[in-house]
This record gives sequence, C-alpha cells and structure tokens, in this order.
Amino acid sequence: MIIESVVLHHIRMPLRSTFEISSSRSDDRDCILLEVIADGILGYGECVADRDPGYSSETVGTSWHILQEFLVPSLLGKNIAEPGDIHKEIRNIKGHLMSKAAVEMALWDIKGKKEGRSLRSMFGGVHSKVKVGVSVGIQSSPQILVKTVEDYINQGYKRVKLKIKPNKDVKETQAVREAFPDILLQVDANSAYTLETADALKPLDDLGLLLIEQPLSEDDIIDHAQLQSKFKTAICLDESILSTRHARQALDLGACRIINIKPGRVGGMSEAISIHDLCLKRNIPVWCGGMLETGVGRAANLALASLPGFTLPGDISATERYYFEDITRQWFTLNPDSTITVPEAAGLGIDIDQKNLEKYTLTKLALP
Ligand code: OSB
Ligand code: MG
Repeated sequence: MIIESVVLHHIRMPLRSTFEISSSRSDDRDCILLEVIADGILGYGECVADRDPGYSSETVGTSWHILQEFLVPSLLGKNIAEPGDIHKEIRNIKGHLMSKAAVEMALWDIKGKKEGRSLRSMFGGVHSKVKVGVSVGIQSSPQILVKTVEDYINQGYKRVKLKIKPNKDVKETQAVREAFPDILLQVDANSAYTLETADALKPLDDLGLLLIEQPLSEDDIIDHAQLQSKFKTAICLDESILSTRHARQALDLGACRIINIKPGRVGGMSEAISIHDLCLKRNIPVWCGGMLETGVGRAANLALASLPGFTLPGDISATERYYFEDITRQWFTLNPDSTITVPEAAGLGIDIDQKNLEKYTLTKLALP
C-alpha cells in the first residue's frame, strides 16, 4: 500500500476521575489521533504518549515533533507491503516507539479494511472476548481506596490493580486485601523504588498478589533480577521492556516472571506480537497493558489480547471507567464475566464520531 497523506489531531478528553500514578496525576487525557490514507483507504492510529513525561520520555509534544518532522516525511509516498514493514523504512529514527506504533496501527486498520478482515483475524487471535481488570489510581487514604475498589468490584471487575508509591503501598494494599480476600489483586509502582527502598515492599509478598509491576527504574533489568530473587511474588515488567530483545534478556536474567505488553511502548503491534510469541514459547504469562486509550487504541488492544498467550486479565476496562464520551461510536462495556468483546468488523472495527473528534481536538495538522 502507498501511504498518501496523514492528519494529526491533538486530543484532550476529560477523565471521569483523577488518575494518579507514582510519577504523575491527571484529570484529563491527551493523545494524538492519526488519520492515515493509503491506497485511498482511511485508517486510524492512536499515539499513546501522554502530555507529561511521567511514564515515558515520549510526550504528545515529542511525538508531534517526530511525526511531523521525521516519521511522516520518511513514509509519505512509500509502498509498504505489511504494516510491520514500516520499521525498515524508519530504522534510522531512533526511539520514539509510541509515535511509530501509532503509524503502524493505522496501517493495520487500512490493511484490514482492504482485505475485509478484523485485527483479531489478522493477528491470529483465538478469543472473541478477553478477560479484563481495572487499574486503580493512588487515592488519598486506604479507606477511600477500599471504597473505590468496592465500586469497581460491584461493576463486575474480577481483577484489580492498585497503583502504589513509597509510603502509599503496604497499608493500602493490605486494606484492600483484607476487605476482598479472594479478588485477583496486583500492584504497579511505575518505577518508584530502588533496590534499597524496595525492601519496604516485603510485606506485599504475603498478600497473595498476582504480580508486582515495575517496582524499579524504567531502564533497569539487572536490579529487577536481584529483587525477583528475594520475592516469592512474580515481578512483572512494563516500562523496562521496549523490544523482544529486552524481553528475552529480562527472562534470561530472571528479572521478571510475567510481562505486561503495551503495543505503544514497544513500537507497534508487530513487536508486541513478537514478544507474545517469545513468551508463549517460554511459558511466560503475558497481559495487555493500557494507557487510558480512546476507543481507537482500546479496539487495537482487545485484538492483541485475543492471542493465546494473554492468559492474565488486561488493563482494558470499559469505556465508562475512563470517559463521559468517546471519539468512537463504539462504547466498550464490561460483560458479566469480567470480559470485553473483541471487535469483529474489518480493520480496528471502530467508527469515529466526527462530532466528538472535533469537540476534543485542540490542534490539527495535515501532512503533506
Ligand atoms: O503503568 O500501566 C501503567 C496508565 C498510564 C500510564 C501507565 C500505566 C497506566 C495504567 C492504566 O495503568 C491502565 C488502563 O489504561 O486502564
Ligand atoms: Mg504499568
């Protein structure tokens, strides 16, 4: 397919509730929506970089710059056989994986629309519904946290992830575990600890958690291996895994026993599927992480999570957990068994609500 044109939209949508992680706090969510036209077909991609560099060094600002100045100019007019082939064309652009992933996502949407196939079918997904959980931001007290978790459990979520940071960790997680002894529970530190300060997390090892996500630095693998050797609970890496090579090295070193796969973080669906394949071969459970996506990225994540190795519930919650309105006409809902149904229509399987897209777009840029 020949890439003809790209339009960038900087989007900002208010969140239903403040989302706080160890490094940042937000009341709304920014992203870049890409409209790509190839062979006359329009496809959408979502760049999951946030407004601030709290989770990743990529931001909406850096992504806009890299897309406008480097990625899109390198790809316009190019004939790309498969979505994953863009990486050969742009291999001299280092990093900026979320920006690259957004372009790849749009090409998957276009390929699917052209061939009349869903993302799930093209990826080889085996589930029509995927198990999901909810990621709960840091709250002001253990009592409020327990109440927040209770609300989500009442909505039907059967797996809960708690965001933690130093001094907002053990007490909070113990309170939730006491209130809900049987719930599937896990925590995510977003790299807030060091090998030394992570000693404070030792009491978590007795709470029957599914996993402890990214306790140490976002660029570390070695210290995580040391930490894993001191914990019974599985360590799961998120930020530290940017490629299949990282995943292989982390597993070889014993730095984790579970991997959170986010297509944006690793540069796109092709790399995400490759990490899945490696983990499946090695019997390492994986799950699909989330970045508070709009319906566009959510549809893509659901398709990814339908692959057979995604045996743990993903951070893919119902639309209403995040937003009052969405830029897609599709409104993803939670099934009673704590699953969400994977879209089956061609491509991403979503339609854009043009009115909402306009309403939530701050800036727009057409290239060329
Ligand atoms: O670490 O998984 C994370 C959101 C923003 C940045 C980092 C993370 C998250 C989440 C949200 O946990 C998960 C979701 O989209 O529901
Ligand atoms: Mg995480």
